[in-house]
Amino acid sequence: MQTDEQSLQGELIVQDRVAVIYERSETAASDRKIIHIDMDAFFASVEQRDNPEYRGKPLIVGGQPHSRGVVAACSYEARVFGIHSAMPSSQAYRQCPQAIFVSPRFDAYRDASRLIQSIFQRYTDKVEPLSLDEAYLDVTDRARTEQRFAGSAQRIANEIRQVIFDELNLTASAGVSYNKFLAKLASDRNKPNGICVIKPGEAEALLALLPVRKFHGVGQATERKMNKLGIATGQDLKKWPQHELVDAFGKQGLYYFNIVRGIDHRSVNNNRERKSIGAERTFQNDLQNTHEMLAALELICDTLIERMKAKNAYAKTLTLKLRYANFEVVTRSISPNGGLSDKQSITRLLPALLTKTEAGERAVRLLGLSVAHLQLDVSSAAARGADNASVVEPAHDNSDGSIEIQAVNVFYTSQLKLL
Ligand code: TTP
Ligand code: MG
Ligand code: MG
Repeated sequence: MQTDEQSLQGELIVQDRVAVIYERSETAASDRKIIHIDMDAFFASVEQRDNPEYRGKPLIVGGQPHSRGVVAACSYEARVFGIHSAMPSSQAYRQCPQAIFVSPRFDAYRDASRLIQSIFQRYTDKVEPLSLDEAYLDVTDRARTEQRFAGSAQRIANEIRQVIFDELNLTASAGVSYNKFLAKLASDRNKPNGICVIKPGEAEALLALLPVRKFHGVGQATERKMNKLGIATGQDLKKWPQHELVDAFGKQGLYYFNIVRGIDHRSVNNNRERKSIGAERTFQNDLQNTHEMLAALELICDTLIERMKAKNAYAKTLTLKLRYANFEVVTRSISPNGGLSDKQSITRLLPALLTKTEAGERAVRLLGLSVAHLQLDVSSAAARGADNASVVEPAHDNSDGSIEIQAVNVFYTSQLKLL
């Protein structure tokens, strides 16, 4: 799929569904080699694989046409009719009455996801899953040490795509670059079944032409706010001095300042060291207003406190997680002075955390709370011996102040309900 931005660039070579943006000049950006892999029309592709009669047809996985449900996934044949994830199924039906509507089979998607993740592990142990169908891989070492890859992350990415196809009969797209932000951006540019490489020296020109909504981490609300400030594209964003972006968007302003310059130092976090305690709930019916949400969070907080007590934990960082009706997941974190030890120290922070999201404006299907930067309660740790009193690793790599959509492992830990 060639976009306007790509053709404007005039330097893109598309060959056998492979596009490579050739570098003009190397800037000293980074030596890392990061791949982002994302499966094509994931749920729908699994259905087409397992049911040959669905192949080559507009297929919608999700709610039935006359229900209040939404489209979870749709085949590329359905996208021709303007159908996309999160669209009400009734609308999808109006746009394409001949489409086949099927209910999701989450077990099948989870099985496929596990197999994909195990393929990633053959190439590096630095794998960070973002959801069931995608992950970041840091292949810097592998590219360098294995002769057949000759230093090329693109070769590794193509081999992984081939292995996924051979072993799972599913296609994946890949983005290759020198940081996570650019790799994720790239993986979307030549879908389906494509690869895109963004090299240093190309990133900034590419980003300048993109609408800000395409930047991972700029959601609907931020897009609206940016548009009001006259920021529609990367080029507009780049004109803003760092301090003005921070004034307008808080810590996240620094993230925007960096990404539009192709700078993103976040590491690929394989979560091995992640230690946090959490509780979450998926609601039968989506919550519509913030009063309901705060009430639900109070109850979730009770469970969280019980779990903290069971572990004698004392925490520094509180994270609110919410999943909107369209399955998009966001997290917001806060590390208050004085730590988090009792219910009141947590509940007093909830209204502020919630206002940092689009909750209320958008319906919410899941809420969760977790605490991290844990320390064992010193008195009980002392009773067990000094070794146990060590500080446990942080739960999130928040080096960019991340307000970005963070869907790490959420599909693994919670029950998916579509309707
Ligand atoms: P995506 O990777 O966002 O989409 P996709 O794999 O269907 O299509 P693409 O080729 O554009 O990557 O999401 C992966 C799966 O997650 C998707 O198949 C179904 C599920 N999902 C939902 O259930 N609801 C949603 O709103 C979205 C975006 C995804
Ligand atoms: Mg996908
Ligand atoms: Mg995905």
